[in-house]
Amino acid sequence: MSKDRETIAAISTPLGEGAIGIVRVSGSLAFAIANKVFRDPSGQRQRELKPWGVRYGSIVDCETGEHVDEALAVAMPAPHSFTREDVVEFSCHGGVAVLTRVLETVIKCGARLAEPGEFTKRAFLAGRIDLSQAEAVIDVIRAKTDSARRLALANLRGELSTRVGRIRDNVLVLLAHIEASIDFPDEDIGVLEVKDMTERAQESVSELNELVRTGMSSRVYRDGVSVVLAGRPNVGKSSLFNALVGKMRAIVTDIPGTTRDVIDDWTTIKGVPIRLVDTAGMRKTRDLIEKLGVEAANQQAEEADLVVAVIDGSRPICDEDRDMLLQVMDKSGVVAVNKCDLESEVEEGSLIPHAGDKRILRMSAKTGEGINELEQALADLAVAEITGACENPVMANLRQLEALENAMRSMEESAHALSNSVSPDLAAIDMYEALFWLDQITGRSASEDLMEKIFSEFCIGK
Ligand SMILES: Nc1nc2c(ncn2[C@@H]2O[C@H](COP(=O)(O)OP(=O)(O)OP(=O)(O)O)[C@@H](O)[C@H]2O)c(=O)[nH]1
Ligand SMILES: [Mg+2]
Repeated sequence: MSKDRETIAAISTPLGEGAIGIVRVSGSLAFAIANKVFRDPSGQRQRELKPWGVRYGSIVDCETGEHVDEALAVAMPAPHSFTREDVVEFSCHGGVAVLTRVLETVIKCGARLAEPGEFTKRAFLAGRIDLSQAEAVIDVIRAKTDSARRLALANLRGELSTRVGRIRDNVLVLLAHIEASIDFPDEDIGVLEVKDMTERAQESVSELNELVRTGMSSRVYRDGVSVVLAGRPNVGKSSLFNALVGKMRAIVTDIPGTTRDVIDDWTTIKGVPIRLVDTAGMRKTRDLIEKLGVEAANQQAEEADLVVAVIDGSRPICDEDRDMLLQVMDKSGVVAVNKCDLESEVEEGSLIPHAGDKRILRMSAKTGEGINELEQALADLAVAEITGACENPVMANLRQLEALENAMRSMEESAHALSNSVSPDLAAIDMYEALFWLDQITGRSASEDLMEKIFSEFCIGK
């Protein structure tokens, strides 16, 4: 039997302690397996699980007859299930040993262990969802912010596919006209003028461009806003990091160069979800490990959405401070003058030329003074980052963005070929190329390798 027709099973809830854990079985043997392992409360074999009904009973080991757990069973007959196959879900007690044993029992009766994402892959193969919708399943699960959840859900319902589909239809119409003009060059069959074809191709380029632009800014919704703490060693970055995440997450000592690695944590500042990143102090060093840490710090400072440029207010400004401020000059963020509980050695006036557009805030990680103002400033900047992202956002992951960009380039080439009156069949080649890339998004032209890669990103049981 082909792999895709075998009956699969997995624990579909996170492994750990919980009130309930679910074992899911999908495939043609699902009901027969349920019949073997599920007993009603009196210990009798159930004659047949009622479709869509919830039955209370117990799971028994089909070989030894041992009682494994109490469970509720739900039967979902094909094609009205997630995978469009027969599906049975057993809701058991949510413990590691219990769920593992229930899964083993189901496997003994003829199912095999599902691969990561295999249930979703089957929904895709059965035509229930396309590839971009399958990818949206992971995004819904991983959504950390409410806006990310909303956008991922829109894609699960086909938002990206619909927008891509509209562009695809336009390209197809254009191709039909081009092919007709090639096949019947002398006949008047209502083929579009080359000028109109060029215009239409350019319209597709603009639409693709818009999709790439909004897709790129949607990263903020999916990944949240990242804020990096940057500054020379010992200025109090890790102390501020701990104050902002509300726990002793990073090691703090008075030895410069304490933090060597990138440390990040999710936190909610004034209701805004933020990924906060602590980094190694930026300085020139011969120590190999510290050097790697500084390189990582530079990279984080470059990639983050916002930066907190930390200065030690109890020491005069030095070249390392100035270098760091210059490095983050174009980034949005604040300058945090820390250690304001100590005597100040930093004049605000001397900082202004190095701060760019950033507000200068005084604070103390030690006493907590000024931390509230720092939080408010970060929350305001983060909200501006999110709301300024785009008006009509659609979520796109890196793979989808790359395909959209390739499709856009191909359409540009074809518009160029048409406008320069190069032979229309060359323009057609570029359009077929654009179609190929658009179909990569929905999965019409996705290869087996690509699908393997996408579905392997999933957790087992989804
Ligand atoms: N007085 C005072 N001391 C502080 C304050 N913030 C941090 N410190 C002290 O400054 C020293 C360095 O703090 P860290 O938070 O480790 O500094 P860092 O910038 O992370 O240092 P590296 O990891 O080496 O780059 C520690 O001894 C802290 O206790 C503050 O607001 N006031
Ligand atoms: Mg540190």
